[in-house]
Amino acid sequence: MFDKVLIANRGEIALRVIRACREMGIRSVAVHSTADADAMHVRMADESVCIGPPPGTDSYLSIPAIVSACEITGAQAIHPGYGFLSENAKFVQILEDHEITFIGPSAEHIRVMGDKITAKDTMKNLGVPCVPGSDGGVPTLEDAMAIGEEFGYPVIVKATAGGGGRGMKLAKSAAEMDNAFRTARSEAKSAFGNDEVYIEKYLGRPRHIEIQVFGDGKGNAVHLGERDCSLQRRHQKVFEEAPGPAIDAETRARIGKICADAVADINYIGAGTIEFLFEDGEFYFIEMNTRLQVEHPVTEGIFGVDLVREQILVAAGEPMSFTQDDLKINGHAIEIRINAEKLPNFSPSPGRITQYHAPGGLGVRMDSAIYDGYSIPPYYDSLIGKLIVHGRDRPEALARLSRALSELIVDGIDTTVPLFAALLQEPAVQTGDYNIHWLEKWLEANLD
Ligand code: MV4
Repeated sequence: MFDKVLIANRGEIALRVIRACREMGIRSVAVHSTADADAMHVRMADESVCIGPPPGTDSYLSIPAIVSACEITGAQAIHPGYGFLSENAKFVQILEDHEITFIGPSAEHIRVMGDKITAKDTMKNLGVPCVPGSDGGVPTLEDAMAIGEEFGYPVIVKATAGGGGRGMKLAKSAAEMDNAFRTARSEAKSAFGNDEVYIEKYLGRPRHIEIQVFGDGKGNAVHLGERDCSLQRRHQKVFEEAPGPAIDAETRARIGKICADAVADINYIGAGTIEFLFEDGEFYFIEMNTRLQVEHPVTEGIFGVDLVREQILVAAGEPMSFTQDDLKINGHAIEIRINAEKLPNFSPSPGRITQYHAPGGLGVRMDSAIYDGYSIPPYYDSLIGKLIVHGRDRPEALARLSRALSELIVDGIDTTVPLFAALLQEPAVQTGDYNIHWLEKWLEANLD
């Protein structure tokens, strides 16, 4: 096992990783920008290294600065958290060359899944159900029109180098294809430096269901069920839950086995998430994320496992601590994301937190790196905390979420907390009867 791990991240996820390290007897190294000298992850780690000025590109994204911090402190492994360098194949390749262990998948798996066409092709060949559409890239408008005729409108044009909703254009009919195709290509070119696009049949009212998988890199893998993350605004998740209200045990076992077998087949190592659209009882693969996700705590809540601990175990060459048969769902978990943003426009609201009180009690977990008097810097993303609740069933989890929200105090800045009190009053949220468009429609009708 490692005796020292460097965490190449900040905020709540850096704390999350430090906690797992401490429980495993591993010393932790925090890295930070000059804007984060007073950050909680720096205080909680066993040691820390300043790696550069405030902008992420000069600090948390600086590969030379992070590799140097690793060499100076003697850390044997790096946990990337999510975002920043977590899905950067070049970074992982450099670590492999420096004999530093990356706590995550191989550079090759990151590369394959980072390109959405090779990801889809790989998954299709592994027996994972995919959205019908072009097999691979669509080079010309003529090809695009032919795909539109073959699969029927509406179709969606997506950037191969995109993902997470960036670089997508809808064509509702043949008349819209010319514009959708050209716009998608030129946006992809300027955003990613790669104008390759592919085309899929457009699904009108799906849920976003993602399957948590975990591999040991030696051909063994398990699934940890699904999360329903359909409540999103501009491709940012707002509310996530497990198990999914629309998924029954047989459906879970069926898609879960397909996903676990797929990642076992490729000797995948560590945590991964296979994202699907789910409509009329069918799953359609869209993307795979080769990292620990923001919403991993809802899965931890219902399975009672520590996913970061497992990531560290397999990265050190040890076996996972559970098998598929050990994994039994207990109850229901919900996470809400708390952002330093001002409603109704979700505009960033950095500044000083004059008072913070975290909710507690049975079934309540608050993952946050804020504290009384902390100043949220304006340079990074606006997530300041995640409130995760667990109950024996969904109604109990919802009641606990309302109760926990009533205890939470974050003063001095604007946050998205008021949104959740209102959302919890909604029958669709109470019953779980929502899809990927529900939240945006609700916001349009209820805010501003
Ligand atoms: C789609 C789709 C409908 N049909 N693909 C958006 C994020 C990216 N990961 C995939 N996305 C979508 N792909 C087909 N063939 C609708 C979306 C989509 C969406 C997906 C998940 C969660 C929220 C969403 C909001 C708008 C569009």
